[in-house]
Amino acid sequence: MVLPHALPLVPTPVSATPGEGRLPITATTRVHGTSPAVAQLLDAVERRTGISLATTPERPAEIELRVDPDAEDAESYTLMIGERAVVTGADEAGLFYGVQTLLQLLREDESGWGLLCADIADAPRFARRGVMLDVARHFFGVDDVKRFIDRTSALKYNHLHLHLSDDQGWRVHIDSWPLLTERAATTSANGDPGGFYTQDDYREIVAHAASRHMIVIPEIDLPGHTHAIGVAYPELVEAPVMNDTLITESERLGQPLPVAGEPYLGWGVGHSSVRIRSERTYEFVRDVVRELAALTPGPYIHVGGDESLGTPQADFDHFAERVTAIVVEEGKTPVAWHEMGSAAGIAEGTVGQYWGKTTPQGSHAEEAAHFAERGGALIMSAADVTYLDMKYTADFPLGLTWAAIIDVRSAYEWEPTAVLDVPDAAILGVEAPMWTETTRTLGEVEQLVFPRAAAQAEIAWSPREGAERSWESFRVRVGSLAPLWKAEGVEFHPSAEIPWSAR
Ligand code: TNX
Repeated sequence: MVLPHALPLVPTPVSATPGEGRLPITATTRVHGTSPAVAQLLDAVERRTGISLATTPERPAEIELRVDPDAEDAESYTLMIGERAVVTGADEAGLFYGVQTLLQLLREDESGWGLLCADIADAPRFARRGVMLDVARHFFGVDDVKRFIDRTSALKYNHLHLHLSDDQGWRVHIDSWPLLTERAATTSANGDPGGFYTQDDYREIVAHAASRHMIVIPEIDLPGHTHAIGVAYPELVEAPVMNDTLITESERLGQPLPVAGEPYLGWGVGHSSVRIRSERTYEFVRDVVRELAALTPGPYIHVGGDESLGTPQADFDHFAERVTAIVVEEGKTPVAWHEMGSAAGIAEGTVGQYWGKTTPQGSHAEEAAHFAERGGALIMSAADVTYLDMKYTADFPLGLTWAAIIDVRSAYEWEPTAVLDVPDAAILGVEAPMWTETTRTLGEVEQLVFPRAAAQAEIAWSPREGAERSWESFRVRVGSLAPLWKAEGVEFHPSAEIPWSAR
């Protein structure tokens, strides 16, 4: 049931009571507070309305932002809008999320700009709310990544997973192995231009993410998806192994097959592997993990593990055990795609990322469950609902279809604790991956990401039950984000499933 006065909020809060009327926002509205969220609010209001609000050291002010040191739940906040607006975060992250909610309540009508009156108390369901951007198939520079961070953190995402290496390119400079970026970063899929982050670039991304309360998780995909490593250091990888799908798909798409030592311009998978039985491989892995760990304030390093079709199972399991151990030795928690759960001895506490379907196939569920058995936990990225690179409709110009065609409704209607047979406590949360085989620009990325990332944000943040937790309510609320997204220049897909509002 859609409440008649449902507030235009995504993700929907734990509790939200609409009030009467609006708090006008004009050039005389003053903001009181000492947090970095004050400047973020001022900037966002100015971008949206052209109004530059003033700050004031005095109270009461029309808008007050504060952190309550006695509040307990991490990332939670309350927001009261009546004669004044008061946002109270349990911590700086909670305050930031309260400001994002306030910005969704900032609307224009005949009388001008104002905040819809409301009384809100809110906290996340899952501590882990992630998006992934594949910067390997196509490279996206620092400014693009910052924009991606701004737009996803506004939906209360708090983890950004960067897929930094794949067959098509290596995207972050590693001092101890300099040829990776010198030789294996210049191209992308389809022969498009490549690029890479210097370590200073990477630090800039991490700092920007932190200012939006997002943790960056770097991924180096191993032992497969490693053709590019061999372009820089041929001694580290095996010769390409062809598989039938690779051959037929490459033919269908008119893409070249991989050739050892030359940049790979197609997007077929499963043909590359590092040398599992060579100690040089582990020297390489340790150096890369050490340098990434030094760039990473967050707890995680992702070591890949997906689609290593050319790696014999025993070798794959051996590698999985060694690589997860190296990450632990370098002081971080390993994360891996669920296939690594095939290895009995993955490091204790390794986090698995499940990318099978909502109805698990083959050994996927068993592999995923093994992370929980080893004291780790799971991130749910069920491919037939969370994959942002799948087409919305069969004729959508961008994206792939292998997992499913995912319209906004099917992206919304799933439950992350109902996929695997593991205790609910083993589910850390949700991550929505954006693979970039078919997208060359951030605008193209955004067409696939928005509005479906809003669906996954609600799955990850909002309580499972609640008056507004239905497709009928969600479609109206996500439609109400159109004016915000337009003002910010977000190139969202105006899906016909959604009643987009004009203001
Ligand atoms: C599968 S999901 C992959 C990626 C592709 C993606 C395209 C996963 C762990 N591996 O290599 O980019 O499909 O949808």
